[in-house]
Amino acid sequence: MMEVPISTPQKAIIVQIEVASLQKEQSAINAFTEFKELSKSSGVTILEEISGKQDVPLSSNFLKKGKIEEIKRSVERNSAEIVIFNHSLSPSQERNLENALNARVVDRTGLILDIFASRATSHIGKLQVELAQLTHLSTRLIRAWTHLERQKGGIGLRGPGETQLETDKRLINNRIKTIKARLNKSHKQKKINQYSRMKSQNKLVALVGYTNAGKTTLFNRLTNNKQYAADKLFATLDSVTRKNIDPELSSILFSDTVGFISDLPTQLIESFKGTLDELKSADLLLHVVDISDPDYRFKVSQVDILLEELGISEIPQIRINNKSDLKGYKDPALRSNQDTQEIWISAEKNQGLELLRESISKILFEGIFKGWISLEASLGSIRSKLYSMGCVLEENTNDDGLMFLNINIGNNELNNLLDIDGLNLVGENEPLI
Ligand SMILES: Nc1nc2c(ncn2[C@@H]2O[C@H](COP(=O)(O)OP(=O)(O)OP(=O)(O)O)[C@@H](O)[C@H]2O)c(=O)[nH]1
Ligand SMILES: [Mg+2]
Repeated sequence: MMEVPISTPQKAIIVQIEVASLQKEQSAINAFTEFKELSKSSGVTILEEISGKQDVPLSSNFLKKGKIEEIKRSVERNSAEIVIFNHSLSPSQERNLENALNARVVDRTGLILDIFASRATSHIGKLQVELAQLTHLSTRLIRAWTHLERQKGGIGLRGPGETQLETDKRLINNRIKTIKARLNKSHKQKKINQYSRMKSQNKLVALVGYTNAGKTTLFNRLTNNKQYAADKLFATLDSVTRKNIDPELSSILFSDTVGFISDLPTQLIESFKGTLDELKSADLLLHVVDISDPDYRFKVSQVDILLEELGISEIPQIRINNKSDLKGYKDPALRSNQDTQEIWISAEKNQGLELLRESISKILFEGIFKGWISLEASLGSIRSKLYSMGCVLEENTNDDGLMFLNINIGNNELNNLLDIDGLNLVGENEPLI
């Protein structure tokens, strides 16, 4: 019932038409570059690129007759199996084009769904993609059905073809219900984990940004992880959360997640809502930008729109201008401005991260205190809590049972601690016992 994935190598022709009435702020050249990357990411072999201009899309075929002829000749010349369009096509436009071109037609939504399908590895990721694909498919089936119904004169004249469609529709809807139930269960489990995180007082810092900006590369630096980072679109699909490695930022969890793209299919946003909802509990967002990309301003605006849609634009944010090595900046820290929360780095070359860590701790903890405190013997539970937060570097006890802890902790947390009777600040230097 599912569509055949296009990820197996297939001979493809890609088509981008500049439609004046649909013009966006992204330039056509940049849009075409991204579209090519997307197509390549799906695994097809691109044999020819066709572009063109049109005032408005035509409702039946999207394209004008002459353009269709041109594409058709290219399909024949290249023995192409698939034609990919950088547009949203309605189900009937897709069908009409398939008939006219005698090749499989995939639109931008289908393309992105396909890439996601080939990348999903986790249980949740796979379910989310299948849900998006089925939703996409079900609207097409429903419309195909009404289309046929009209042709045949409506109810009462329904032939075997429609019955099959109805069966498909029912099966698809059943499957959608099952997937939604399973996703709900998985996300509930994650919520429980989030609750235990809150109890353990870890802060959550989420990396967000356009696809290919370098989120995973930075995440790996911050957490000493080896998540898959690659020069292709949507290398990451599943969220991963890991603890930081830097002792100066002791109680932080970093979370890497799926990247954004302009015109992200609504089915995908819906299906990934559960994953993206996790972002809502973040204490801080790191908005990672590929500053070497000529189109970065447009991409930043697209991410901002999505953050707004997801209801997380109010969470404190640091704007991270990544890949500054490609701009030839040797010391990115010099360009950073902590007052405007704008930090320049090269995640790949590991430059500028010190300042980033400092900014993170400033925002989350109002700076970090490093030094000694004393605890009376009765405060064993506070001592355990500090250990569970990963704050304690060293410990001594004197003959009276007074405990001395060398800790690393946010100034705001320290202020809370100092309200406790029997807990006192010693200072930066090790106390003499
Ligand atoms: N030159 C340079 N390349 C970088 C830098 N950071 C990341 N890259 C490269 O950019 C590409 C994309 O990096 P990823 O970390 O996978 O990007 P991402 O934002 O996680 O991408 P998706 O998961 O696909 O959304 C990889 O080829 C990285 O090696 C950098 O600072 N400088
Ligand atoms: Mg990634």
